[in-house]
Amino acid sequence: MALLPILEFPDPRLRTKAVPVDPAWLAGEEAQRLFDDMFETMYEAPGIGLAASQVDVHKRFMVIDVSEEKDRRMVFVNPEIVARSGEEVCQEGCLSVPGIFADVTRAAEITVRALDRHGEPFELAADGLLAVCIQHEIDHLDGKLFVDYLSPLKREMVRKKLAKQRRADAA
Ligand code: GNR
Ligand code: NI
Repeated sequence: MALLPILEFPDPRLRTKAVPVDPAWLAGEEAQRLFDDMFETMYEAPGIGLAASQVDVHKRFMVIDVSEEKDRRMVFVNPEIVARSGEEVCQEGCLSVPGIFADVTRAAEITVRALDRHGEPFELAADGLLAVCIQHEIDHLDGKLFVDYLSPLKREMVRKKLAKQRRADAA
């Protein structure tokens, strides 16, 4: 297994719209290794979700584990939200926007349809943190980041803060 580098805002590659996965690809070693490496990278970060876009793979899938014990791995391939209701504000963070947290309003309850890591279709009703995380990861697959929900001024402040932090890290 391997830790993968995570792209960081404002890297333009994070704006790539990911393409649907060919289910036949899931039968191969490359896909299965990538899922394992993404879980390892996510757990190490640590984070509760990781979209392929964040590791510069522009295919429509993500890994999620919102459990306390870090023992409930979920893979969503070609995810589609087929129903949404309600509104909820959650303070979000992102491994691609390190150290920044901001409130985002999203649907409170969703139903998502996807394939699992072996290509089996499933449908899942989610609320709470899992619903937030699924919506956050699907945004990544569409080239969207949680800072896009902030005002342009706040987003510019985020960009400057990250640039300053990188200069301090390099010094
Ligand atoms: O680890 C993460 N935590 C988190 C907290 C609130 C809302 C969304 C998230 S997802 C984030 C990991 C990440 O960046 N996934 O893309
Ligand atoms: Ni993120």
